[in-house]
Order: sequence, then C-alpha cells, then structure tokens
Amino acid sequence: MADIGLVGLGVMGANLALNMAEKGYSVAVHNRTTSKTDAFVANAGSLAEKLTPCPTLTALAEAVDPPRPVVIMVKAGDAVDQQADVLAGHLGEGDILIDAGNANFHDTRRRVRVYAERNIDFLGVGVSGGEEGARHGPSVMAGGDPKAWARVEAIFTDIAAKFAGESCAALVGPEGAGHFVKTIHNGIEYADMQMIAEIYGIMRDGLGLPTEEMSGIFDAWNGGPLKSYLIEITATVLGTTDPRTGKPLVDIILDTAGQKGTGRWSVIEAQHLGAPATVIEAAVAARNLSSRKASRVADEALFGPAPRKLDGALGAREGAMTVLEEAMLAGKIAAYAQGFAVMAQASQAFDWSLPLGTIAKIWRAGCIIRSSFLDDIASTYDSGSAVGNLMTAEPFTGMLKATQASLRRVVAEASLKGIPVPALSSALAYFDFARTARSTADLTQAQRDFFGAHGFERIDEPGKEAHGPWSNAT
Ligand code: NBP
Repeated sequence: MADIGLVGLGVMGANLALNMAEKGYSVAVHNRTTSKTDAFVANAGSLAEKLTPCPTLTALAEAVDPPRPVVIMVKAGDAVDQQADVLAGHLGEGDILIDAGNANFHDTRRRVRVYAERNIDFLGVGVSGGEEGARHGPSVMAGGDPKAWARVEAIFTDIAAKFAGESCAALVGPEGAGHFVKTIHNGIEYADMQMIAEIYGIMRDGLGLPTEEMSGIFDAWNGGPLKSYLIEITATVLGTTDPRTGKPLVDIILDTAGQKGTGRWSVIEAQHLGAPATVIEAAVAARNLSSRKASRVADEALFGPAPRKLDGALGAREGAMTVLEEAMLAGKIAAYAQGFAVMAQASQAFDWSLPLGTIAKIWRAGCIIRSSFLDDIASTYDSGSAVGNLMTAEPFTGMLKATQASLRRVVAEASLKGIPVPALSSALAYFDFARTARSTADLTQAQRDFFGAHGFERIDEPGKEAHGPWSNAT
C-alpha cells in the first residue's frame, strides 16, 4: 500500500511525487489524462518502484494505506473542487485531502468547512520553488488542523528544502492560512522581480550598459546584502546568449509579462485588510501595463520617446552601481515590510496567530524569494523584541537610513529622464509617508466634512467629533 496519494502530474505534481519517492515514500499517482500517468512512471527510472500508477481516483483511494493523505496538485479553481469531490466519495474519517496548488485562500476556507462536515480533513498547503524546488526541496506553507498536519508533517518536512539543517516546511495557521501566506509570498516575489527589472531598465536605457556587463554586476551583487535566488538567476539570464542569433537572449524576448493571479490576490487582500502593499500593487500594475504592447508602441510615437539617457550623478557612472545596489536594498526593505504588515493584519483579522518569524524561516530556502535578507528578518522576529513595521526594526532601520538617499537619487534621476520605476517610486513614497509626522490628511478631512459632513477631530480636542464653519468660506 502507498504512504500517500498524489493527483495531478503536471510540472509541480510530477516533481513532488519524484521527490517523495526519493525520500523513501511510496506514492500512488493519478492524472486526468491517463497516458501521462503511464509515461510518468515509465520515465521515473529507479524511483518507479515507489510509484503506483492509478488509472482512476477510485483506484488511487484504494491504493493508499489508511488514514489516507491525498495531495491534489492540479490547476487552481474548479478543477480542485471536481477532484476533491470525487475523491471524498472514496475517503472517510481520518483521511486528509491536501490542496498543494496555488488556491485562493477564500476557496480553501470554504473547502475546509465543506469537508469537515464530511469528517475529512482538508489542508491548504502552499508550495513554492517551481519545478526545481518541487523536485529537490520546496518551501512548504501549510494551513489547517494541527492534528491533520501532524499526520503528514514528516513527509513534508522530509521533502522540503533545508536551511542550515532546518526544514522549510511548517504549519502556519488554520484553514486558509497556508494559501494566504503563499499568496503574499508571491506578491513579494512580484515586487522583487519588478524592482530588479527597473534597475535593469536604468542600466540598459539610462546607462547603456552591455548585457554582459549587467550580468557581471548582478553576479557581484549576489555576494552582498542582495544575495538571493532572484539576483542569482538575473545574472545568469543576462549572461545567456540566444544560440540562433548570437544576441543576448533577453534582447529577443517580447516585453510583455504574464501572470496567473496570486500577485493580484495579494493586492486585493491587502486592500480588504487596509494594509497598504503599494510596491506589490505597482508590480502587478506594471505587468498589466507591459501586456499592452501595441498601445505602448503607439503612445511612444504619439508623445515621443523619453530621453532615458541619464546625465546626472548616476549618468557619470562614478559609484553608480553602489547607488543602484543600495536603492534596490531600500526598496526591498519597504516591499517586505509591506508584505509582512499585510500578514500581521490578516493574522489579527482572521485570528490566525501567524508565526511571522517561522514564515521568514521557511522562506530562507526552497522558494523563489529565498535570500540571506530573509535570514535577517527571521533573526529580527527571533530576537524576542516586539516587531511592528519591519522598517522600524533593526537591522532594517539602520539599513534604510544608510540606503534611502540612494533610492531617492535613483527614483529622481530615472523620473527626470522618463524611465518608468513604479515599484521603486512606490517604495520611496511609502517610506516618506511613513516618516511624515504631520501628513496632509488634515485637508482631506476638511474636504470630507465640507461635502459630506463626515466630521473631523481637532488636535486641541482629541476624541471629539467636530465640524467646520464651512459656510464662512467665500
Ligand atoms: P501544469 O499546467 O503543469 O499541470 C496542470 C495539472 O492540472 C495537470 O495534471 C492537468 O491534468 C491538471 N488538470 C487541469 Br489543467 N484541469 C483539470 C481538471 N479539470 N481535472 C483534473 N485535473 C486537471 O500545472 P503546474 O505548474 O504543475 O501547477 C499545478 C498547481 O501548482 C497550480 O495551482 C499552480 O498554480 C501551482 N504552482 C505552480 C508552480 C510552478 O512554478 N509551476 C509553483 C507553485 C505552485 P492533464 O494532464 O489531464 O491536463
């Protein structure tokens, strides 16, 4: 009998199944298109003996040793409901359905309740790391009942990535908490990628650097505070040549970015929670704008191209790479501060007690945003002192003090020459707003009272609603 079942042998499911088999677990596997199941097992080499191909979901349910854990790794949405529903007909008390895809956490909350009524545990498990991570060690963010998690914890702990010997798998909260945390992970990933793209845009269009040189710069940055998987692959990507044309491969890639929804969900949830995630928002919007290629080409002809060539201090190239590196670091601090603030707010709103330090820890390896920076975040939460916004906690406060001027210079110079830097600009605005003791909301409140009698609070009479004598206005 198999230790676990796995439904969906696409990119992620197939690699997760091989990972489990390699760690010694026997896995019953099923895919909607049966030929893929057979081909998968036929190509699994020595791991095939740990895999049981199942032509139907009924066969899969019968092949797993009770209490049966069954992982569903199919396209998010209706497909999960369809597969879970059929499976549930063959499962009983103690069995566990595990949705390991990128579900919307609202769906996961609903599914947890629906299956609880049928005495079946439902875990919503976020898995990050792409194809390579799924095969050799992803980051695993689980949500659901602790007793159900305890029954599968060993499997996920074994297959997950390790950071300094610690597994990057954890139960982060009940019901949809795992999928929520995965959603915010992806939102932060969008922000990181967009800020890297903006810095690349400044190097390419503002400074006219050859792609090969940019590759070397990112490679050098990967030895400093920006050290991360995304910086590492940026260096590799920029150093890759198109075998057909001999040009840098990146130069022949159409400049329209795709997205599957998790970035957008993170922004929507941030808005619902009233926790600004402006850097992530800018990154999602940038992908949307990028997809409008035809209108961008037309608008460039209409308004004329921006000058783009930098001629300020950055353009002089003296110390420019350090300024760009520092700007990226300052932007990153703001983006992560926003992501963690959204999770803190969700934790409160849904009564989840999200362990933010543990979340930082399980993001240190395996996932797409893995970095040494996350180790700093984990240490900050581990230090025991109360952490409000990450920007106000050490070592990030010190880092921001040291780097914010570079972010300001980069945003200012890029803006003067028409190079779009929406994520970096949002990060700067977030920082500047955060440290503005007297904001301009006094005027907003006055306007709201003027047209809607919404009232305001006088600074000399705290807690009391006041209204203006607006009729005196001329
Ligand atoms: P793939 O596109 O590689 O595979 C999709 C799988 O879903 C296939 O097994 C397919 O079966 C199955 N499927 C579909 Br599509 N519709 C189905 C339905 N109505 N009923 C049953 N099965 C159905 O996707 P993937 O990249 O492996 O992603 C799977 C999940 O993991 C998604 O939620 C994704 O967002 C998430 N995820 C992906 C990554 C990544 O880097 N790719 C990372 C983290 C999470 P078929 O073979 O019969 O078409």
